[in-house]
Amino acid sequence: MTDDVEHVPYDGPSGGWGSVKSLKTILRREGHSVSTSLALRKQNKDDGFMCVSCAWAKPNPPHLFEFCENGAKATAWDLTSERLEPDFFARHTVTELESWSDHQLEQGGRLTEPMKWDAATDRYLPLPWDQAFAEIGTALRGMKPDEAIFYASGRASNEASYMYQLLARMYGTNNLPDSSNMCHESTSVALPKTIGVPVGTVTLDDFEHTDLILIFGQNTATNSPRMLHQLDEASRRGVPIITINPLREKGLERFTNPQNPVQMLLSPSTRITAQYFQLRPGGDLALLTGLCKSLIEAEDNGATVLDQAFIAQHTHGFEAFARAMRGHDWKEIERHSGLTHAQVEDIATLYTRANKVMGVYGMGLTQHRAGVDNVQMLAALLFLRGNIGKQGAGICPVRGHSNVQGQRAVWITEKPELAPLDKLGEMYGFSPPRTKGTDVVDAAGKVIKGQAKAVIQLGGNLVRSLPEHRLLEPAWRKLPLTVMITTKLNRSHLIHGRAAYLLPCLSRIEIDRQATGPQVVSMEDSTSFIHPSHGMREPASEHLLSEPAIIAGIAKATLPSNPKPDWDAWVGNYELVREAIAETFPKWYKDYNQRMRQPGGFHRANPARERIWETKTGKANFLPPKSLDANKDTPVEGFGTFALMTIRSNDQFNTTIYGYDDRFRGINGSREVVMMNERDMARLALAPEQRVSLITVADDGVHREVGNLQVVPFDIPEGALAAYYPECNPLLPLWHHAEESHVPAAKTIPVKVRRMSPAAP
Ligand SMILES: Nc1nc2c(c(=O)[nH]1)N[C@H]1C(S)=C(S)[C@@H](COP(=O)(O)OP(=O)(O)OC[C@H]3O[C@@H](n4cnc5c(=O)[nH]c(N)nc54)[C@H](O)[C@@H]3O)O[C@H]1N2
Ligand SMILES: Nc1nc2c(c(=O)[nH]1)N[C@H]1C(S)=C(S)[C@@H](COP(=O)(O)OP(=O)(O)OC[C@H]3O[C@@H](n4cnc5c(=O)[nH]c(N)nc54)[C@H](O)[C@@H]3O)O[C@H]1N2
Ligand SMILES: [Mo]
Repeated sequence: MTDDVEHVPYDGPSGGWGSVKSLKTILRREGHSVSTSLALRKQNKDDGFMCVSCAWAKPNPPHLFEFCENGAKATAWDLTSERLEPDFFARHTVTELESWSDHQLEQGGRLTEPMKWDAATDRYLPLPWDQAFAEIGTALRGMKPDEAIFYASGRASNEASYMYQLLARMYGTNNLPDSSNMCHESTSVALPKTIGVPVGTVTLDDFEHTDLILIFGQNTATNSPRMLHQLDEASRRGVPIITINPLREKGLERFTNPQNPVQMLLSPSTRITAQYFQLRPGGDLALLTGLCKSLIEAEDNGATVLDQAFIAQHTHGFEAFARAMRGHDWKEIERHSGLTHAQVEDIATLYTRANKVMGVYGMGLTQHRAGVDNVQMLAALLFLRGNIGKQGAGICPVRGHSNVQGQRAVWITEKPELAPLDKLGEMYGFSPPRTKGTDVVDAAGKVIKGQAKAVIQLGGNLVRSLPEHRLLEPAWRKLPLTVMITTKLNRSHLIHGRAAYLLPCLSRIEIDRQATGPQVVSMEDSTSFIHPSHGMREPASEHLLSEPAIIAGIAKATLPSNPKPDWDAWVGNYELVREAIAETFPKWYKDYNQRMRQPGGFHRANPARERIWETKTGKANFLPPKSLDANKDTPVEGFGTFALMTIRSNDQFNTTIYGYDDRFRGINGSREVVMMNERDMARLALAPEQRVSLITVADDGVHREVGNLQVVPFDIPEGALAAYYPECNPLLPLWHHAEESHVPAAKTIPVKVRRMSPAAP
């Protein structure tokens, strides 16, 4: 794909007519009309299905249409009338399909039958389910358990996820990496140390009481658009919304509710962001330090800005933290944040004027070398004024995949200390593995080094979503076994292991009929509410199995016979899986089946909300950063090195590319672009649309380059660049990850820019 880009800066609101138009295009293309509209009415409703797009909270009662442009696109994408049937694979070799774009592959439609790659013809050929399970079981039994990797992509239900982690552990491994390892793992590492829970403390109700919302590195209008409802309502109440983001995200500036015809016809759109601070990529650590310093020094000078009662009663480590903050000088803070002292003071003033403040954040904080420190510092800023465990205040990590939080909660984790292993062992009569498993970075390393023999994916597209493509792809092809539980075709299926299986599953929008009738599954949103999800549509093919049925099929063919668990009974009735989850951990899941049916679902206990701190000190902990430089060992200053942020467009869901228009950024027709400040363009004598190559600056002997990117002038700080994920993942070294959480540092890749000759294709 080397189509020319068209850049017309967007000046409309987010939502509004543009969103309706974009959605219509997708619905038309996917061949839907009435039936999808009917399905959309049931999206995120108690008697309907939970959206397959993001994990944002579902209000109770829901809005009349509780979906957004991107949620509707995701629904249409799943319910497409297109099919990739065996005759499609008979017409195309796998090598030929490798030349197709990510968009073309998924656009082909839903997979309909289990398939296995045939080496002689280089084609995927259909095979019966039982044969697929038997062969996979035989292969897995021939390996050491730690040679297999069981990845999960954050979309599967709690029921499927619980079964999946049990399969891996009964097989003998904690190799259970999941998408949060590339996403909010920095949150899951930082928050237990600071507040004693791995999840956020905010619920929707808090938006109605808050005085100030700070948004760090989260592109709401594109990635969790339903949150615009809460921001819109808060904004109308006069609540300032402060955005901290290197890129000027137009989608965060104004919002017109596309579901409110009166607003669309008559009223001007609501202004969402009161103030926008364009810091350097990774500058948050220095900014947060500056804010804490400003408050602490104001208090030192006699002002009363700190919540001394909260600090004394609820926190630990304040004195050492305050000393560390006083010790940083403003020059250093300005240099690392890219903001002036005066700008930092402006934010500090807004912060101290408000009594109930929410800190909302996304990948802009987590995907850095110092991703864990970033989250710890946001928590510290909130502690200074008692903004946790108070109505209208709290910390709000905005999760990505629709059930990524639930999946981790039901123990898809490589960290044995986070799973109730004794209880699982006792319930199912086995001795669970105790050694740490691989996270995604470790798993990729194992594949690259030839130490992994099998990758099983419950959703996802690791060949595209992981860093280090150039080393990963050839190594992936040498894997003895790849097993892909999936709805659609993607690159991780074409770059495949020596024995490769595609196991197509139902989408959760589809009716899942089992022995006891249609089944309901459940998921947890970003605010820890657990909701039921009912399938609404006939399955895309009669041959599809549900995710629980596929997991049970693999388990029965792989594990030694054991009357417990009764996999068949579970597949026949998912209520029994929920009973097993409740028995495993009653503190969170007691009366699961009853409680998930109450309107609005149920809230999983969150002691930090009640100011009960389940940390080692029994208090909320102040933890200062080790350095103000979020990427201290990969300097991006000087010598023509830029800090590249890899981000999402408005027309994709992770590696699923719906189309080539990034409406709010006004970039249309191509994803092969790099956004750049005009002064940097002048310095490098680059005209708009000039094609350039980006080359990673790393002293490790590996050449990493992505070429053919068209330069787009953009409102972005000098020295910073932005380009799309996953196209730019070949630039990301595997070792360039958050120190403690191993989240790939996708938001600051040090790169050089090289002009390509005009003749380049
Ligand atoms: N439509 C749609 N929805 C999605 C997804 C999707 O791909 N498409 N993906 C889902 C998933 S899995 C996830 S994790 C979420 C991701 O949602 P987000 O967290 O919004 O993720 P990104 O788009 O990667 O980046 C977010 C923002 O961080 C900013 N940023 C980059 N570097 C920095 C920095 O150093 N500091 C600050 N303050 N900001 C920075 C970028 O400019 C960008 O606006 O969305 C989920 N929802
Ligand atoms: N450079 C860079 N890299 C990144 C990021 C970044 O911002 N920059 N973001 C990271 C983040 S936050 C994340 S979460 C990861 C995501 O990484 P992954 O989890 O690997 O990727 P996805 O694109 O979410 O997975 C898409 C595939 O899931 C399958 N699928 C869709 N629906 C279903 C279903 O219902 N069931 C099953 N079984 N399969 C289904 C389809 O085959 C689809 O192609 O990427 C990470 N990588
Ligand atoms: Mo994510």
